Amino acid sequence: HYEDQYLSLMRRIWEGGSERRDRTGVGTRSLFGEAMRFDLSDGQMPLITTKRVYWKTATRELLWFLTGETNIRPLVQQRVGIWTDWPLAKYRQATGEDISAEDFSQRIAEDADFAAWWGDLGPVYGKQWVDWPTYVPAGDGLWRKGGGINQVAGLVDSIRSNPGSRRHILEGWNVAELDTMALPPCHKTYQFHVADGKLNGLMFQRSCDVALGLPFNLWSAALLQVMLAQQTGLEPGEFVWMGGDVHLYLNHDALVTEQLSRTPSGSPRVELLRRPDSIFDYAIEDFAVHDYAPQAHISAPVAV
Ligand code: DHF
Ligand code: TMP
Repeated sequence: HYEDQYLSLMRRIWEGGSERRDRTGVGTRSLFGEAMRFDLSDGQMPLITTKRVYWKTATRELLWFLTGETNIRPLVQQRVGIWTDWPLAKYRQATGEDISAEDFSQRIAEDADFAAWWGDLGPVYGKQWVDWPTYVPAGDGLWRKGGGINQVAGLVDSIRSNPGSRRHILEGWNVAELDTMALPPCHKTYQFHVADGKLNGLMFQRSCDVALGLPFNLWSAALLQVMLAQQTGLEPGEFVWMGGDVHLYLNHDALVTEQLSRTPSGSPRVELLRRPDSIFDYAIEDFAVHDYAPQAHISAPVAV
């Protein structure tokens, strides 16, 4: 089963990973340099079955990236809370106010000015993907802002017009702007490859929370590949995932024990219900998942 790769990675980290202190103070066990491969033909997806994964939440996040948005407000308004903890921590630290996550989310959703001030994550994925900033010389050694670069639009063009290229890259790691991002990108580099009428994809993740982040990241990267294939008239081929620091947080022990006791089952498939005019025109209603009968969700705390 395709998911055996995920469970075996989880087991190898838990049993043999190096224990390391990390930025969050929680502590992890970690392996460095890992890979997994998944066949995406016929709608197959690397969707984890040994716990319920909220693939619609992950899809809403991906669609939010494609709008270029970096404020959590549109996510919060769709009841997607996966990015709320970081602005919330910043707000609490700046104001000393002991606001609950619920009250904070409500203010973000209802108060546009509050959201503009407190809800922005800085120039994260969305900004770099569709509006990578450029600068042009303005004389006297000064620079002014040039037009942004839409990497995603460029990617669709390059796959269509120059399929043999080895430069089909989508990059989130804008070195000049890392220090103004809430988190530097984790899934930082994507590469695509056309062969035999198929679109293959590779995603490199520099830092990977195997219990919480990875199930979302696998789904989203594979879905982006499926969408790009649809837009460029190709069949989805293979999806390759590569990880740098691949870790389990020490406080995820109950999740790990429970999940490793379970056996994967079934092969969920994704269906695109429509072919939108461009990669930027997909909506949540355009995706259906068939044959997904996951085992119970397992919750675990996220390290902020
Ligand atoms: N920090 C850490 N430490 N791990 C992450 O995975 C992570 N991911 C980020 C931002 N920072 C991060 C963005 N993606 C969840 C899933 C993905 C995600 C952030 C959070 C999460 O908490 N998932 C839970 C709840 C899902 C939900 O509320 O809908 C899960 O059980 O999957
Ligand atoms: P770091 O920036 O110190 O590496 O912390 C980022 C943490 O978030 C790390 O545990 C990896 C995790 N993460 C994912 O696994 N996937 C994601 O998509 C994001 C945004 C973060």
